[in-house]
Amino acid sequence: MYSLGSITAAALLVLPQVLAHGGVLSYSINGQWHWGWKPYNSPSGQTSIQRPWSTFDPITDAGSGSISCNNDGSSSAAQLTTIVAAGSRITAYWNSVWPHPQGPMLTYLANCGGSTCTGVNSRNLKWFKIDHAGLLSGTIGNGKWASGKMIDQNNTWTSTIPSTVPAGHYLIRFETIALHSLPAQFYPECAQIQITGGGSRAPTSAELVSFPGAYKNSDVMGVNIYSSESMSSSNYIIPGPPLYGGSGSSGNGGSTTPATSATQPEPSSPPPSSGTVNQYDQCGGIGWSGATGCVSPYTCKAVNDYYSQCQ
Ligand SMILES: *[C@@H]1O[C@H](CO)[C@@H](O)[C@H](O)[C@H]1NC(C)=O
Ligand SMILES: [Cu+2]
Repeated sequence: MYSLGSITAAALLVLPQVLAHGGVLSYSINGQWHWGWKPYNSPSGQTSIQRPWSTFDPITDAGSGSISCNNDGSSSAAQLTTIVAAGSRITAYWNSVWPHPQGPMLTYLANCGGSTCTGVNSRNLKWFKIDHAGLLSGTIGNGKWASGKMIDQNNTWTSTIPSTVPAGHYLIRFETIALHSLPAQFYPECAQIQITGGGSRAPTSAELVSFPGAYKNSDVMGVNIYSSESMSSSNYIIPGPPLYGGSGSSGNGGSTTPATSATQPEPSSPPPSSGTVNQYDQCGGIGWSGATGCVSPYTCKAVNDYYSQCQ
């Protein structure tokens, strides 16, 4: 057993290296608090509704098997499930202060079939999107993003379980995608819920996707928010399938995404490689212990206290 003192000491040792990233650490459902999995604690004895994950590091490949429920996302030995009435709101809490204010927020459900999600492989499920928000105002390069709004609201995002979703056992997958660097960074975590009440509108085949499969590296990760096009364009296309049920249903009122008819900005050419930090890579910030010099002609600029980048 760990004593409280040793857990605190271990957390202090780990935190400085991981502050620039993170994930969903807890949930609030109908006023009830649910702790998530603690990736830096021993798995032994952990109980949570959240599927286990192992690192604060992001996923940077849309084709990774970890894109469904993080690494490794399989149910734990003492996996919990919580009961949620359809129509309820679920709030996910990211670590504070979430360091990446540029990118979309997305929430998915997947029906596990049968009488539990425990033991079900998330990569074999079909997912549908119940909530998303992307660029809220301004331009891709200088605008206000849903993830910035998430930070503003105490690092939380709230999504509503649609009242029309059929009752059953589901995984709920909260995700933020960070666009401050290329390739983009995916932060998905999953939790097990049993939806009660509900309706009879199953998702249509056009609304269902697989993870991996829902995102292509080319269209999700090619958004260069620092390009000259991005400084004037407001046309950001939120990745993934159309929302379940058609019209927007963001629990945060954040689905004010601009029209999506224009093409996305071209991906930038690959950064030059040499001994120091490449364009768009991290070069500083609180807790950063890596290299701080940028490849010519780029310079290290602070994005926020936790993240500086070669631009
Ligand atoms: C903000 O989030 C933290 C968890 O990160 C929570 O403990 C705290 O109660 C929240 N504050 C408010 C005002 O909701
Ligand atoms: Cu990060």
